[in-house]
Amino acid sequence: MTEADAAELRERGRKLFAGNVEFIWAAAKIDGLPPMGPTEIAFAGRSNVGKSSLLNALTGRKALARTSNTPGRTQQLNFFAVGIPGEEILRLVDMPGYGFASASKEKISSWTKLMHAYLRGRSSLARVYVLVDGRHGLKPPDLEMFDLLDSSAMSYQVILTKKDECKKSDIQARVDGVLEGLARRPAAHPEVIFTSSETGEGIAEFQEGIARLLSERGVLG
Ligand SMILES: Nc1nc2c(ncn2[C@@H]2O[C@H](COP(=O)(O)OP(=O)(O)OP(=O)(O)O)[C@@H](O)[C@H]2O)c(=O)[nH]1
Ligand SMILES: [Mg+2]
Repeated sequence: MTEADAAELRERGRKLFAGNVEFIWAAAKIDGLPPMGPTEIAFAGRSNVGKSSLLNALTGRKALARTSNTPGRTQQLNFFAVGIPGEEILRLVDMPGYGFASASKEKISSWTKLMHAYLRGRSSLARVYVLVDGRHGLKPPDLEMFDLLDSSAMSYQVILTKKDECKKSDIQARVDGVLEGLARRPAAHPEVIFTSSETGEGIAEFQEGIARLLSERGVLG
């Protein structure tokens, strides 16, 4: 890809999220999912990794998705339309976190079932962004998620979060560690983006990546 192509994609990514974005649907159970429609991308990751915050940063909204210091904030699949609902070209799906030890067993089991059913059975889902805390790197529950996505042949990409809280000297090692963890994983997109929802670092790059994904699917130009 030439520099001009990359710049154009970045501009398209920016424009995509500069327009209307709104909450359209919450699903607590698998039979409560919205009818399939436009392309979807989903945000998965350990509890408290910053999924809801990243969704807000990506769309330039402060409180579109609810965030919290307390793990377990997001308890449903929350769907957001990018564009005018009914004519939207993309949906963002904020998921509950995994690896959250202090919730009740029943709750964890019902969220897990819901997420697995959604991730396995949704043909409009183009990619899952698996968020990983930039301060900590990959943890066992992340590898379980990769296994699930590989076995479902569901395209996924890792987004590192909280770059502002990561020591400068750790940044490269964190990226390398993730790339190593993704090697030989068939459904993984072999590129990592390091973001901060706090400072906005990496957000334009993430928007560009989404624009590229959509244009590859013939959705955006
Ligand atoms: N410093 C910093 N803090 C962040 C960043 N992203 C998220 N946080 C904080 O991390 C905490 C969790 O953020 P959320 O966005 O609610 O995390 P989540 O992954 O949606 O959490 P669950 O819904 O509980 O799974 C909040 O206190 C955020 O303010 C970031 O880039 N930098
Ligand atoms: Mg959340």
